[in-house]
Amino acid sequence: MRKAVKRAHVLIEVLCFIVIIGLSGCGEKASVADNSNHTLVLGFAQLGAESSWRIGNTKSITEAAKEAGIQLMYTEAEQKQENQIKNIRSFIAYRVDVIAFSPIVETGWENVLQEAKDAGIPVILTDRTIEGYEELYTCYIGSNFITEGKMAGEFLKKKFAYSKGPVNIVELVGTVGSSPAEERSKGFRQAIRDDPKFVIQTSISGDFMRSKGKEAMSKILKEYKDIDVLYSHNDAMTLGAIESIEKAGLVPGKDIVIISIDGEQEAIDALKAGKMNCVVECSPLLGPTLVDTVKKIMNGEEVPKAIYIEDSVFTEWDDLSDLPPRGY
Ligand code: GYE
Repeated sequence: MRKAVKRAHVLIEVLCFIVIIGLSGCGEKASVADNSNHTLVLGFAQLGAESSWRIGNTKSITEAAKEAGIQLMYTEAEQKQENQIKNIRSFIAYRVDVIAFSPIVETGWENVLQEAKDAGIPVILTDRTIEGYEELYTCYIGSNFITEGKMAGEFLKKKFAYSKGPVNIVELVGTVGSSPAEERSKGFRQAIRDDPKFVIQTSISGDFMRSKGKEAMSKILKEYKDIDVLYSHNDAMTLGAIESIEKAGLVPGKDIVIISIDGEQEAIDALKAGKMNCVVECSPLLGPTLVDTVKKIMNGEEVPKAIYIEDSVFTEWDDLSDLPPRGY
């Protein structure tokens, strides 16, 4: 008897679920303009939690959505593309209004983006870009990573303006195949290529993670003896590398000039303490721009294909005493 009641309950629940899906999932979607009571649902497929930058990014988006009254469906992919794709597919099945995601790497998205397009769900790329397939997403919001790499290179040129060279550089690269890693490498090389005294001795990936940055730097220090400069694609890896540099008995910021990217609080503190020489900013605080763009898209307004966040650069020559807390 009990079993039968339980079965009936399960059946009712399944039917209710089908009804809910049916009501929310079929037919034409109401635009915000026709239905002001409609709560916008944004599916955000974050790639992971590999750095303080990323945690700050997640916080910014979560808070901005809450403030704007947008319902956020949040997923995290533990740095795996297949998880991110699965999470995006769940948003399509749920028929969210807009999907946003930070593509962990530049390639391999065409199928899932086509599925979102077929379902009529606009997609916003946040923070990282993809290669090609521009017709499959609405816009990109984030930094210009080529510019960041160039800013890092420009600092280096100034710092070594009076040195004959060679200037031996080692590079810690972010996640292989990701747009920030590819473009930060490219921009940096563009800035220094005219002067042959700058020599990149080696480039190793630390996957944007502190522990891997530490490991990679300790390997590099065993192999290369005359390192003048460390160029690292993010603060997390740089902070890990500094631990290895100190362990090897060298003084970061003096024996090895250190250039980093992101501008998280711990890096700015290290810059103030003389352990880094230059930190290129990359703001993760994309939340307000993202919700603004979501609203515009839902109101049928045109949005630019690329919305770049402006970044600055902090160096050992700046007075940073009045710099407000970074928020990440
Ligand atoms: O620099 C790094 C993070 O994609 C721009 O990813 C972002 C990078 C950022 O893990 O700290």
